[in-house]
Amino acid sequence: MKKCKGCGITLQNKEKESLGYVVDLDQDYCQRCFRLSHYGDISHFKTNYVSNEKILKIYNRYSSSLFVVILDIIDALVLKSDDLLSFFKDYNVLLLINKTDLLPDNITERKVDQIFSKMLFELNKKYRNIVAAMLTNKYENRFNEQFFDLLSDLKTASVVFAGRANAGKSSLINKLIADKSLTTSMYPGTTLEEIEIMYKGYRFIDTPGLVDVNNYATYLNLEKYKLSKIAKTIKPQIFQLNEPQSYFYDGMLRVDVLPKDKASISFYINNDNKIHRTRYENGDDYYQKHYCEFVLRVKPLAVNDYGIKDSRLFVLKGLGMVKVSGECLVYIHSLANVRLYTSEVEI
Ligand SMILES: Nc1nc2c(ncn2[C@@H]2O[C@H](COP(=O)(O)OP(=O)(O)OP(=O)(O)O)[C@@H](O)[C@H]2O)c(=O)[nH]1
Ligand SMILES: [Mg+2]
Repeated sequence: MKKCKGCGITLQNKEKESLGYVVDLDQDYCQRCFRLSHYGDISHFKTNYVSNEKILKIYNRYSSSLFVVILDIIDALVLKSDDLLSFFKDYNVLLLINKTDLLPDNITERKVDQIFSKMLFELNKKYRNIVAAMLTNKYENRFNEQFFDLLSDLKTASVVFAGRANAGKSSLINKLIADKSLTTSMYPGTTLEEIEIMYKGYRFIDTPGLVDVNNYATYLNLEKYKLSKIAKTIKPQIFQLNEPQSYFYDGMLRVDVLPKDKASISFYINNDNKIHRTRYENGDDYYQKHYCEFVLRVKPLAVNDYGIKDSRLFVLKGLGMVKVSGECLVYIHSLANVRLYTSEVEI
């Protein structure tokens, strides 16, 4: 059976509305991949997450390979509190932190290195199977060279590219093989089956992405997803305050800050969105007026409160980060289904 070169699905020419459809079975790419690659268009297809169960079976078939676990930079900041690495405990893992270009310019390469060296040191105590770690992008020019050197040191010829949906697995393979044969897109769930590619004596295996129940992207509708997706270097929106204020991010997040004296709050989100600010006493009115916007999947936003002495970084996977500094009380109203992480990392 012939498979699509872009997403791995079995090609078929019978059902137009189903996955894998091609007019002519001689074609190499299914219609979904064609539309995604040429028009960035996903409107004809609902998001097709592949179940984690199916993905774990794929991993199992390649158990003697090296597993390159690719992490979105924002997910990486809370990796210690996440369960991602438990999926890979039986395999040799090369941790690859991707999309470092999204971090604001004031966070230097050195700082990023420091953050992850410290984190890796602690992860190594728990997971003995992490054989190496790398950062992408910031070292763009020499990345491929370093990567192949590492494979040669590790004496491995079979490499699985794994991780959460949308982390950049297929893009990374395309970069390594200097080709665009795999379909990539801004939508999670692009790769549908495993795809093997032979390159310079290596067998690279692309895989579908694991669904993350703690990521906003898993719950947002297409419109909100497009609004929230961070694709470029973040320019934080920073507010100083000396009286209670409420901040709203388009129905997806509300933060109330009640400072003791002075405080500041920074939002690290998609730059195309502007945070709406109002006095704290008007916050509930604003919330009620825009209530239907705030209700995602029926549940209203859930509230967590924190007393902050100096500074705290909150991470909302798939949405961004919020940093609060100064002695204050903070109420964070975020999507009830999604875990609100606090990170020890200082940025
Ligand atoms: N800013 C930035 N974006 C990236 C980087 N790598 C990938 N992307 C973007 O991330 C999105 C997802 O990329 P894919 O390669 O399709 O991700 P994937 O992990 O294969 O996704 P699935 O197949 O859905 O699991 C695309 O919009 C890419 O352009 C990166 O290093 N920096
Ligand atoms: Mg992919």
